[in-house]
Order: sequence, then C-alpha cells, then structure tokens
Amino acid sequence: MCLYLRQVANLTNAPMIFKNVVIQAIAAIEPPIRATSRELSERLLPTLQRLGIRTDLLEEFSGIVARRFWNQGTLPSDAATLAAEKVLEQSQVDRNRIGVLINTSVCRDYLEPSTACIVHGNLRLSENCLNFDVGNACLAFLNGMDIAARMIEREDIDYALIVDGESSRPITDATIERLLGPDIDEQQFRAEFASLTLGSGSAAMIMARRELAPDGHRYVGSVSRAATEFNNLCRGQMDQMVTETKVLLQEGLKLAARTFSAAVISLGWVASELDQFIIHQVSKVHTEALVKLLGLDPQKVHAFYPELGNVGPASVPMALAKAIELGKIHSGDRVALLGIGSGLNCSMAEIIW
Ligand code: MYA
Repeated sequence: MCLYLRQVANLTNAPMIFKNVVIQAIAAIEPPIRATSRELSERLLPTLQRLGIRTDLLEEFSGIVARRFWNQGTLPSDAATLAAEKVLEQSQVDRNRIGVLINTSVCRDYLEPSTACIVHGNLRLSENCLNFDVGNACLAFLNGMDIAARMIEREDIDYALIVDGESSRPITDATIERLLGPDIDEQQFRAEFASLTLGSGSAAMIMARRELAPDGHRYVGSVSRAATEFNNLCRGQMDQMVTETKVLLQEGLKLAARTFSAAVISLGWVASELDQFIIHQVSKVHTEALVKLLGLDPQKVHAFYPELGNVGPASVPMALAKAIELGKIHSGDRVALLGIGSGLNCSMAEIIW
C-alpha cells in the first residue's frame, strides 16, 4: 500500500486483517454462589412497594434470572488467575513463552499497581513477559485480543494471555443498601437499576502464532467504531453505577449498526453467511433488539445472560467458552464476536473456528 493510502487508512481506523494469529485456547470460570433476581428483589421489597415498582421487573424485563458471586474476599486478580490457570492447563503452553499478559477487567484490586501485574506474579510468568491493564468498560477484552494479535502478527511475541476477572457482589450489595434508603425516589431507582443486572465471572484466552498452534482457530481481525458523545450514559464507580437505560439502548443499537456496516465492508460480513454470534450479554431487551436490527437468525445468537447477567468485558469470552463447551461451535464456523462498552465504543471481530 502506498504511503498516502496507508495514512488515509490509519486515519479511518482501517481494520487489521491477521494472517498468522490463532486462538489456541479459551477458558471461563463461573463463581460458586448463584444469586437469583427474586432474592435481590426480595431484599429490595420495602423500596419497590413504597415506590409502586413491580417486583418482577429484574427477571421479567431484563430476562436475568440469576447471576454469580464469588466468595467474600475473592479479588478480581484471584478470579482472573483462576481462569488463567485453567487455560494454561488446557493449552499446555509453556508459561515461560508467554510474551504479554493483558488484563481487561473493569473491576480491579487497586488503582495501582495494575491488576495485570498481580496476575503475572500469581502465575509466575517470565520477567520478559510484558504485563498491563487495558481499560475500556465492557469492550476491553476485545481490545486486548486486538493488541495481542498485532504483537503476534509482527512476530514480537509467540503467545499472548488475555485475562478478565469481574466481581459484582460489592456493587450489588452497595446498590441494594443505598436503594433501601428512605429518601430514594423513583428517578434514582431507575438510574441505578442496571447495576442489579451485573454478574461475576472470569475468562482467559491464549492467542498464538499460527505455526505454533496448528489446531488453533484463526483470528481474522476486527473493526471498531466510537460514539463518545454518549460517554455520560453509563458511569460506574466501585460501589455505584448510574445509567440512562433508554438512551443507552437506543444509541448503543445505532452504534452497533454502524459497526456492523463497517464489518460488512472490511471483513466481508453478510449476516446470513456467519455461523455463530457471540455478543455482549446485557439483557433480553438488548439482545432481542439487536437480533431484529441486524436481521440475525436467533438460533445463531447465544444468550447466557439469563444465568450469568452482564459480566462486563468477561461477557464475550465467557459466552464463547460456554458455547464451545455446549458443542454449539463447529470446526470451520465463522464466529462473529460483537462487543460494546460504555463510552460508547463498539468492536466486532471474526474467528474461523
Ligand atoms: S452498560 C449496562 C446496561 N444495562 C442495562 O441497561 C440494564 C438492563 N436494562 C434493561 O433490561 C432494559 O433497559 C429495561 C428497560 C428493562 C430497564 N429502571 O419498554 P420499556 C420499566 C427501572 O420502556 P425497555 C453496558 O452493558 C418501565 O417502567 N425500571 O423499557 C454497555 C416498564 O415497567 P412498567 C425501568 O427500554 C453498553 C418496563 O421497565 C427502567 O424495553 C451497552 C419496560 O419499559 C429503569 N431504568 O427496557 C450499550 N426503564 O410496565 C447498549 C424502564 O411496570 C447495547 N423501566 O411501567 C445495545 C446493543 C446490545 C449488544 C450489542 C453488541 C454489539
């Protein structure tokens, strides 16, 4: 490509198509405690009754029946380490050959040091292994995969480990406690409702140079689009998240449609020709709206939010790992990963299984 075209391509965020990158292994961990939406609603009963809000709202409209919690004291780095150990065991990759560890969790042990360096230490990775956090709300795991793929394609490294560990118990408990306050009005309840849909879990993926993992699954590439004028629609801290659910849904769908159009051009996507869709797990409302908007076959869209809730950036890799475990992904399938995160940012990527 001539320099001019390259510059234009860079300016327009051209996709990188990878020829030598594969996903060697993926693993997910579901935490041991199952907390149902009914239990959460029961805890919130005094406020729901006082404000005249229906008690089945969480389960009925969001479609989230339950979410998982870790045992008290489990840190995001512990959760990420569990998934990393599982994927290392599964792949049998020599941990000394991992060239980069990228942690993508929204939840974190500390502001500093990075969660990645704690996971790196737990796993006793080599001193040559770069390690850092990538933060981009629910989208960061897909961003982490893309960064790793670029390093592998350039032959900077042989293997990359991407991890994510989320713990929604602290924010759920803090939200319920706050919403039980006598001064809480309907507006504040609605602003914090989305926090009750969050779930916990962890995921880890090993990406490799193709020649090192001949049975790996080709990571084709991704496209991304931003709509940062909507960066105020969902803002979260460790103990409180405030969300404008209606506008977020509307603008998220518009951005998803624009990103899908970019994938049609850059990755040659035709909805009917893709075999599986692994999407960010938000709720029944969001999933059904996306399926309708993009004209997807619902049979190809794997929904795990009813049992797991919204596990942030771990949603897509956990959904992929679960779909594999359930035998839904077959050799040769074109698998589309559809990610979106508060901000708003959206990425869509393809794997040939
Ligand atoms: S950020 C996290 C985002 N998560 C959520 O928004 C939580 C889940 N939200 C929902 O399930 C729906 O938005 C709800 C509304 C159910 C809230 N609080 O038909 P409706 C009542 C309390 O107008 P819908 C992230 O993940 C309403 O009064 N109650 O509502 C990253 C009515 O009840 P009633 C509420 O809009 C970024 C009932 O609900 C609230 O259909 C994601 C139905 O009303 C509220 N806030 O659903 C970006 N609002 O009949 C978006 C309404 O009793 C991504 N109600 O009056 C979009 C694309 C997804 C995937 C893309 C992949 C690329």
